[in-house]
Amino acid sequence: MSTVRIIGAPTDYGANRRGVDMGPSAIRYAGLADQLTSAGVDPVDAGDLVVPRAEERDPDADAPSEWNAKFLRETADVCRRLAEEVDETLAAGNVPLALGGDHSIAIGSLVGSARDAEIGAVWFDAHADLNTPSTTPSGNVHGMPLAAALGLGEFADTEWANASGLSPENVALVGLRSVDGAEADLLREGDFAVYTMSDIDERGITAVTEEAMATAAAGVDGVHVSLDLDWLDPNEAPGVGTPVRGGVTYREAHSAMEIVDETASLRSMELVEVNPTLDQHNETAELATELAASAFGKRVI
Ligand code: HAR
Ligand code: MN
Ligand code: MN
Ligand code: MN
Repeated sequence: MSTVRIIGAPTDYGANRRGVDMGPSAIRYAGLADQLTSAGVDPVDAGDLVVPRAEERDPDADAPSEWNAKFLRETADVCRRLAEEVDETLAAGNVPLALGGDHSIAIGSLVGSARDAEIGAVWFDAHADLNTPSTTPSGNVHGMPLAAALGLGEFADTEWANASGLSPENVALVGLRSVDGAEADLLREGDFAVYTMSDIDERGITAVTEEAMATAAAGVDGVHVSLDLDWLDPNEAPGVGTPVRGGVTYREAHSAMEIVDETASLRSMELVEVNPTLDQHNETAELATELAASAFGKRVI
């Protein structure tokens, strides 16, 4: 039985509104450990990283003056520590499951997962998260983690961000429907496998996810799955900071996570952007636990 090590990263430095810092608590309270047990894995909870409250920090401290990236120092600090936890978890032969927090924590997950390995990544998200400090419309780092981990733009020389074992040929983005101009240019020109909601409409979630996982897994040691809950339609997942209409359904999301399990290449995973202050009866957190269980092998019979 494989051991899944849960690592909470209760940040909201990277988001445009408060509340996602309560994600790890909400996801645990929704029954994550029981769900993982019913999936046939052994959950071990490493607790939460210590994260100072955003109000106590200066969002502009320490960032190079030409960088538009809020709370960069704080984000770097959390990501360094998360990378260490993820690396140690893998070194012990276990599977890391990080709980956000905003999506900026993915920089830490990816750097840690790629420290001693070549990895791929599948990004289940309404957004591409490929902005850099010079292209971001918001200065919010949760719109940048994939660019950061790939070492794009200003991140090329950023020691805590650039995940050397990850390259664009092994990155697939699934479910896109909100993409900024500079991100669209990158997606058109780059080596990524890109699946918008229209591709899912046309080809179906099964074919798209199978291809995304196969592309990410080709020639590498394993795949990091990044699940931003705003990937789902806001009707299914209202408790997220940046909802975008027209997302995947409850059943499509489960189907995709079942394919993640069937591919048998899952190396590390994260659940991000759950915002309990915007949720209804913790249903988005609950959905996150169910989807994690599907990704780790839970089936009806
Ligand atoms: N692309 C926009 C930006 O860079 C919005 C990012 C949205 N937030 C997320 N990321 N939840 O997936 O600000
Ligand atoms: Mn190591
Ligand atoms: Mn995201
Ligand atoms: Mn998103």
